[in-house]
Formats: sequence, structure tokens, C-alpha cells
Amino acid sequence: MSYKRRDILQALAATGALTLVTGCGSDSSPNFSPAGGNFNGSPSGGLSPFPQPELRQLPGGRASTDLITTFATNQVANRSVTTRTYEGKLVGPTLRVSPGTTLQVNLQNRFPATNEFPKTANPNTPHEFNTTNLHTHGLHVSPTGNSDNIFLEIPPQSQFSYSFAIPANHPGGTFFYHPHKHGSAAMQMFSGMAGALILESELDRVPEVAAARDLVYLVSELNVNSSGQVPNFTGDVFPLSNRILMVNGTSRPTLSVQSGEVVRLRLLNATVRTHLGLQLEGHTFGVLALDGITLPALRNESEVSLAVANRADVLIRAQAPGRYALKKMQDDEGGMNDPEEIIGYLEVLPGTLQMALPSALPAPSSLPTISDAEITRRRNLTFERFTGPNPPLPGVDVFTIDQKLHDPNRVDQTITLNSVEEWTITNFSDQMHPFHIHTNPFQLVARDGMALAQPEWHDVSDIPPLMNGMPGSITIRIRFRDFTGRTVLHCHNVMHEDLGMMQTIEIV
Ligand SMILES: [Cu+2]
Repeated sequence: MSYKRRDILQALAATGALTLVTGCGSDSSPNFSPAGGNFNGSPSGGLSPFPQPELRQLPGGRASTDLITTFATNQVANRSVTTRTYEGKLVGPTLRVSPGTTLQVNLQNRFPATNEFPKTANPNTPHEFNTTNLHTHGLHVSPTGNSDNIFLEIPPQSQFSYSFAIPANHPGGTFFYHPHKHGSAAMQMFSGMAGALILESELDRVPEVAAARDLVYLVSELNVNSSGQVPNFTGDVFPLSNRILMVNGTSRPTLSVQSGEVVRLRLLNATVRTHLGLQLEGHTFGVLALDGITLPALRNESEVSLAVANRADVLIRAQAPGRYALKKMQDDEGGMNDPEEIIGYLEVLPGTLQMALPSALPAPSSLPTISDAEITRRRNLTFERFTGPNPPLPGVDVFTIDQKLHDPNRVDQTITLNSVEEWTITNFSDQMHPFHIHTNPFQLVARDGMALAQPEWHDVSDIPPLMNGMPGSITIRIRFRDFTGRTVLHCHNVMHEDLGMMQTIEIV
């Protein structure tokens, strides 16, 4: 089967992909109508649909869904690949819920019982590739118990029921889920394991946004060898020649639109280690939201820059008829020499639509700008890389935070609940590290010591690299609210994370 035929089959499946899952509690009050938006991706005017992950529109109140991990063989980019997957697909299903929902996810780990790389005394040696867990990236939910607890390990041939109580005042937007088991996260994400997690939002009800087709645009990367399998990640470098960049589990899909049509793309960088500087020929992006948090005003950009795990909700207004490439731009930082690459196409057909862009956006009232006066404590963190024949992996670079590797038995930062902190995070290495912290979003206020004109809410931000002998840095502010317990901050280059570039934090 050629990938073109497969894309068509996927696209056809997408038109009927609305899956309703009933509530599991007696107090559930299912509401199957979307908050707004033409969210099933079906175009008008006879255009062919765009491949979308399976959509699970979940009811409010209490919602429940199964999520199965299994090996599967799929076709992508004219190749047959056999990889670890969610639900047998190259992209996980989209879970769509409202804030205020308690979301139960029954994770069924159906990977083979054998775990070829057993745990050793060193937790930062990649291991147990068939053991998994589930992280709700960017969600402000409890990091403990059976919630967003990344210390859990779900062994193969077992299952676990997660329960995420999403606060009613949680900002709505584009989040995602992915495995976060230390030691196997890179292996599993190099197989494309990730899915969108959409919280319905005030933004969806803005008339110009509601009128636009609402499309997930999840970019992930397969790293497959010539036999179509993901080589075991044991600390070696993954060559770029192994990479297949995918959009919604397909290679270079074409999005067909009419001239004058406005579409909403939920751009999501679910790669392991690839920075996505995205440009669309002949078009600009109207940025609505970053990392799931609506901006104060629409921002017009010629390039959207997504660190690993960043999201951007954008509107695109289709220009003159023609075929336009969406490109990941060249990335040279740290000697990466990661070339420009087309990841998809926009095909603009003649049309008479004159759809508008919104003039005002509903930024969430629960996230006012953090003022100087609110700061109760300041901290400094350092991200570094040491090269050479160092332990624990001879010949493999060592990636540290505060010159230490991850130790699951050590708490690196103890933070008081309701404190408001300002952190300066310095990067002494010559490559970017995408900084991520769980449970609470942060406000990025400065980059390389220079204040941003307007602070931005994020849950991931690249720390610029060392350049001309000057280390890079970001300055962020965080309100530690609502939830106590242990969780982590880490580099979201998932290879670095598995190799130990992670700290345990405890909110008390
Ligand atoms: Cu890193």
C-alpha cells in the first residue's frame, strides 16, 4: 500500500472519526456538543479531508477512555515501520474534554513482557523500553497518586487507571500526552507515541475562531533503521538520516482549503529532540495561543518557533490559489546542521470565501502577569554538557542540571506552596535545551538577560545556547498553586532527559 493510498484511507476514516465515550459516574452530565468550532476537520465545498488523529470527544463531569500501547506495523513515507504505538497508530487519539472534567484514562500496556534492557544501578542508563506511564503535558493537575505522577511505572502486560481532576478554572487550549517513564521515554517517543489533549476553551467560541476548521497538526519524529524498526536507544546518537518527520502520523500531508478560508491549526511539537522553526510559503500565522494559553491579542508571525513540546494555536488565511510548502527551517545551533525540510503542503483552491480574523482574544483571567512585588524567592539553575570518557556511559556526553545527574532518591528543589518564584536558568552548553517544568505554567520574562516586551506564558522554553563564550539564559516566574507533592523539571530533549538531565522538585 502506498502512503498516498493510506493517507486517503486515513482521511476517509477521519470524516467519521468522532468517537463518543460515555461518562462512568452516576453524576455525569454528558454534553456531546462541542464548545464551538468545526472540530472534526470536515471541509465544505467538496474539498478532501485532512488526516486527523482519531477524535475522542469526551463528556463533561466524569469521562473515561482506554489507551492501549502495542507494537504495530504501519506504512509511512513509502516505508513499512514496526514500532511501539498508542492504539496501533503512528499518532495517539485526540482526547477532547472541558475544564472541570475528571478524566480517567485506563492505560493498558500490551507491550511484550520481555524487557531486554533491565534496570541497572545507574538510573540514567536507558532501560526497560516496554515499561511506560502517562504524562499530561502542561496540565495544572495533581502530580501525585494516580494523577500526573511520572514516577509511576506501568510494566508490560499490565494496566493502570489514571484519574486527572482538571480544575474548572483551568485555561482551555492545546495540551498533549506522552510517555514519561525515565529510561524509556525517548525510545517510545522516537516511535511517535504522543497524542493531543484538548481542553475546550473560551477561545473556541470567538466567532471567527469558531467558524474556522479546527485541525490538530501534531508533528512527531520516527527514528527507524533500514528494517523499519526503532534502534534501541542506549545512549548513542540518533542520526538524522533515520528520521521521518510526521504530521498526524503521515508523511507530508496536503491540507486543501479555499482561497479566503481561515483554518485553525493546533501546531504541536511532539518530537524527541527537533526544534521546529515553521514557515508557510506565501502566508503568515495569526498566533492565538502558546502552550495552550490564549494570548492577549492575535500575533501575526512569519515564523512560528516551537521548542520540543511547545504548542501554538494559529489561524491561517488562505491566499491566492496555489500549492504552498510548510517547512521546518534549517537549525544550525550546537552544530546540529539539521536541514530545512518540507513537512506538509497547503493547497489553496479557488473560492469566494472572505473569512475574517478575530479582533480580540479572551486571555485567561486566572493567569494575570506576575508582578515584581509578588516574587517571594529567587533561584538559579544551570544546564551543562560534559564531553569525554566520563561515567556513567563511556564516550557519551553527560547532560547535567546544577552539575548533577538525575537521582530519583534526591529532592533537588523544595518549594513552598503558594510561593511565587523567579528563576534564572543558564545554559553553559553550545546547544539549546528546552526547559520544562510540570504542574504549574511559567511566565517567560527575559531571554539572555533581555526583558521580553510582553511576558509569555509557557510550559516549555528553549534556553539559548552558549554563543561567543557567553552562556544563554532564560528568566521565568512561576506561581506554585493548588498542588503539593513531588514532580520534576527537565530538559525536554527526551534523549537528554533519559540520560539524566532532570531534577526532582517537591512542593510542600
Ligand atoms: Cu537538553
